[in-house]
Amino acid sequence: MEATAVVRLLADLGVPLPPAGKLIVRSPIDGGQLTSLVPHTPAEVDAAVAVAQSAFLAWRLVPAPRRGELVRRLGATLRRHKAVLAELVILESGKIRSEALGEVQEMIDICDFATGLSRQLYGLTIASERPGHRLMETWHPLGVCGVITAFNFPVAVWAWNAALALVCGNGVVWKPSEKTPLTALACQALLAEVAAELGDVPPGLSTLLLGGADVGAVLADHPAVALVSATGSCAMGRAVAPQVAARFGRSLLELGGNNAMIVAPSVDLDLAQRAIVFAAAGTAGQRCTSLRRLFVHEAIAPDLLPRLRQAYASLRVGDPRDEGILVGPLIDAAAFAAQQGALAEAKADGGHIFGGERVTVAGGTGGYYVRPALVDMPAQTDLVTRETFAPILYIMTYRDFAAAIALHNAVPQGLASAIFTNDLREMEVFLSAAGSDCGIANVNVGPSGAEIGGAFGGEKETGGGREAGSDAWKAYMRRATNTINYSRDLPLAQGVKFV
Ligand code: UN1
Repeated sequence: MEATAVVRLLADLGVPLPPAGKLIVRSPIDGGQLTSLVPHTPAEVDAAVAVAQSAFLAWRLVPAPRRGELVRRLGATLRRHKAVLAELVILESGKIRSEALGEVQEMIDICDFATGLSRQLYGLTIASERPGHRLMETWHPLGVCGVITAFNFPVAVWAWNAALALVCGNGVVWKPSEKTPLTALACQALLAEVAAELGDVPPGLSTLLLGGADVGAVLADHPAVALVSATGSCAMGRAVAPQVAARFGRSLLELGGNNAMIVAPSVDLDLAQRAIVFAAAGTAGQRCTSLRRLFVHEAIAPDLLPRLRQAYASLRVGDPRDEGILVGPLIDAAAFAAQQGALAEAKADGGHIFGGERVTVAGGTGGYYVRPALVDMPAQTDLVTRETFAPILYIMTYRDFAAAIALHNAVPQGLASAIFTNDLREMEVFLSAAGSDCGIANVNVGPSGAEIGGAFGGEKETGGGREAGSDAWKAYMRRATNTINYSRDLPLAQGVKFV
């Protein structure tokens, strides 16, 4: 049934049905095959990069506001196709409809942002120490941007990168997750259509490479790929980053998170409960920003924890297409094995587990559905410091605020974080230099579900990259510092005298 749905959705989006091949595409909803595709070979990466490079040479000369017009039109076509594209996201990634629609909205938002940005790629004018001199900086297009994305946000993360890269004057070569190539084909087709409408977009400005880690590795290694923007696990980043660094390429890494929330005694319990359930169980715990660790003050734990169990017990797990379902499937068998393995380890560490069991879903045989788990942990054990991409929330209590912050930061990852408090001092400490060490630190807002306007990314093993809003565009451009002498003399900087 899903296979037929895919054919219809692709047709609605104007994507020609690609030939069958060795890359099997399954739906996590029931494990059934959606289609099969021909993967690219590592040898084909060269050709894709070469085409994008020659397109870049022309595109960099197109005025940035005109480049913005391409992205504006991409946003417009996404608005028109929002529901259909979201349907494809549901089939391929297993997220619920509201979240799939939200993901496409995130694409639209970044297109709007990038369109405005295309008139605001500002440099600075800097006071020169030399008379009759002007010092300034300018931002120029960078080159080919290789974009490697993950299954959990199969379309939005590409849009964050592509929208900025394109207005910044770059070519884009996209290697999506091998688990979600159909949504990638759809995005590529929508972009190709608006590019054709515009008339002056060089062919091959955006190309798609389907395949696994072998294809991604060749892309990361390619000397003509100026920027590698990679989203995925820390393990993937650990493979990609040294490759890019070895050839002095630029990388933008958005890797694992192990996101925590501190719940302080002055908390508004209703707000905290809702935020926790969405952040920890939403998207079946498969966001890089998902809430994985909860530090609850011991004075309110007796109030909060029963509420959470009650809320978890009523969460509806099932086919993400069904009305009222809040938790869809895990992506595949490997994700389920990792979830089960983590729960077994939690138990061995002395954790008390609520939920976590596999759920049978009508029509979902072959899918891996689990009840989101709450795990009371006696301590932040080694397991808790690792990211398991599943809906497992480790709960620990605290007495001393400073100790809670220390534990909060005592993990290798540094993506998203939150505090729920109405105490001004605690809030400010959490946001201060001595507080959360993450790229995202929120107050009375959960760690997931960031808006497009802010820079998105994190520190430590999360990789340090920033995507989307604020000045993240600077990663997609090269900066030139220019000194202009309009005097009739040649004073040297620092007062140096020479001939
Ligand atoms: C991701 O999981 O890779 O903040 C991205 C969020 C979303 C993006 C998540 N806007 O949760």
